[in-house]
Amino acid sequence: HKRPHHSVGIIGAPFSKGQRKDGVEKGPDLIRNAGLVEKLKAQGCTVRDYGNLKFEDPADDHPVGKVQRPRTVGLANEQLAKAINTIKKDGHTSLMLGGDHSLAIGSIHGHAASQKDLRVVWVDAHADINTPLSSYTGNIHGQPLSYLIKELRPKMTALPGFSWVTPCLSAADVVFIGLRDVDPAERYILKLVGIKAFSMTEVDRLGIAKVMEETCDHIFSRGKKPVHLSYDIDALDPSVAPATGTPVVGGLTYREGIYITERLCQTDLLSAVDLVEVNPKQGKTESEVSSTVNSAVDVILGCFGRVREGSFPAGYTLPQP
Ligand code: 4U7
Ligand code: MN
Ligand code: MN
Ligand code: MN
Repeated sequence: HKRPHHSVGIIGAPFSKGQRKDGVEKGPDLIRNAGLVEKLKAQGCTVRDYGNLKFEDPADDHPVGKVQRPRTVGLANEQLAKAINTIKKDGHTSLMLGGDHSLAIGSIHGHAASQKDLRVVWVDAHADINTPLSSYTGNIHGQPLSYLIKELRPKMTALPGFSWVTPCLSAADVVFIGLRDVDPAERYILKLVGIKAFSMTEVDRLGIAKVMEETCDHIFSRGKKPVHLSYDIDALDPSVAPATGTPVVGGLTYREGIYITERLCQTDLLSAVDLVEVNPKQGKTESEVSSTVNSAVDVILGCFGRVREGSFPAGYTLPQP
């Protein structure tokens, strides 16, 4: 098993205004401080860390209908989209460390600007596809896909801060894995536009290996295209990732969560990765925070070539007696 070379461009997005809980903006530095860059290098990756984005707070960002902080979220994502586009132009696989999941708008938009015709694998307990009108929480981290999917355009309303966004995905380009907390409106949308979804029920029925074979069949059925993996840490069961803002029981095991990344890495088409929603302030103890961060790091390492069977660098030889 020869290991392919990965060149990773990391961008930190310490942003929390897509939801209401403090602490998720600490995600990028926590994940870095767990030794991410060193571990990526130790497994043979080339790494360039582009640092953290600095976000501004537009004045008087009052709600529009129920939608909270549209100008702030829109502007942050516009900045992020530019950064991701730069990382892609520099020839790296982008790794976006969140921050809340509203950041997928900018990450996917920026990725799509450099690679036409993307596929998206969305690993999450939630579907994150409420429209600004269907959302009952008003939190944009529960809405990102509605801004990005062409078929939902007729259901969308113009929001301040989002005039730069044009939908860049077709419903057929997206696959969900891990769903177990889907709002009625979201379930209706999934049916309406026809999005492939492997809820936890399908993970139970098929097993994660079959889910990943079907995921790959689906995303590559219309040609081999670059893949964007948007990984919400709350897809994992709270027993392995408790420190997150919207935990849901009955999630992916650590092993299922890692298997997803190993299988996608094997395709050699992973072109961008988001790791979002790690929130240390939601951990009840220090060990809840560190287990969540460690799970996040292992998810990332799996995306960039770590295999549990072990591996050795090209040219490796045993010490001679
Ligand atoms: B996350 C929710 F209503 N659906 O829209 C909403 F249940 O990025 C939750 O997946 C969204 O963590 C969760 O606010 C967003 C709610
Ligand atoms: Mn979620
Ligand atoms: Mn999410
Ligand atoms: Mn969440």
